[in-house]
Amino acid sequence: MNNNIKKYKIAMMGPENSGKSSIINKIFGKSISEVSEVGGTTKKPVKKFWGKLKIGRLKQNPEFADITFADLGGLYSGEDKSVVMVGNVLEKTFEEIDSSDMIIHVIDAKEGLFKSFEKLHHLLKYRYQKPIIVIVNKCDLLTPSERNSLNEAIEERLNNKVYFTSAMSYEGINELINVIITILKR
Ligand SMILES: Nc1nc2c(ncn2[C@@H]2O[C@H](COP(=O)(O)OP(=O)(O)OP(=O)(O)O)[C@@H](O)[C@H]2O)c(=O)[nH]1
Ligand SMILES: [Mg+2]
Repeated sequence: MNNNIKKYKIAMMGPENSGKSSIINKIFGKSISEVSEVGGTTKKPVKKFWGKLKIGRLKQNPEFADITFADLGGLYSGEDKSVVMVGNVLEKTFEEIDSSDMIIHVIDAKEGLFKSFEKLHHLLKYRYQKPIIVIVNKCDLLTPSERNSLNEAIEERLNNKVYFTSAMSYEGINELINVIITILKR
């Protein structure tokens, strides 16, 4: 019997069409959230239990975490910061971000980092003290030199490490899962 079970929620945050749902599907190894080439596919949050993880270090009194992922719709689209969500869906999406324990900030490799998300990233990290993992997805579409300059520019703007992923080639997916688990076990 174990009573030391924490609830832990990880939210996928990013612009429309950046591949949030595709990455979630790769993390789960099956289709749990709809993917399409048109922006605005995910509307209200899609939440799914991922598994239970032993997080405590003590053998006598182990701690466990029930981990749930929340796939969210795209908050903003384009560099003009236009909010693409309105009303109840926008409210629910912000509620999920606010109540999450960790955030995966997804950046579209072909679009780069929007100023709107840069501001939100700093707010969540410094004011709300959320652990945030930054991924640049669709890295299969980048040349090595594009990758280098994106890496440098985004790490500087966000003051955070950047991981490159591709839901197409699976590059970086295992590394992402390992980073998530390392943070959970801290
Ligand atoms: N080349 C490439 N295409 C990708 C990758 N990940 C996703 N896509 C494509 O990008 C499009 C959008 O993917 P989604 O996973 O639906 O994106 P999303 O961020 O969930 O989009 P919304 O729910 O609309 O906010 C689809 O056509 C995917 O096949 C990737 O790593 N590489
Ligand atoms: Mg989606």
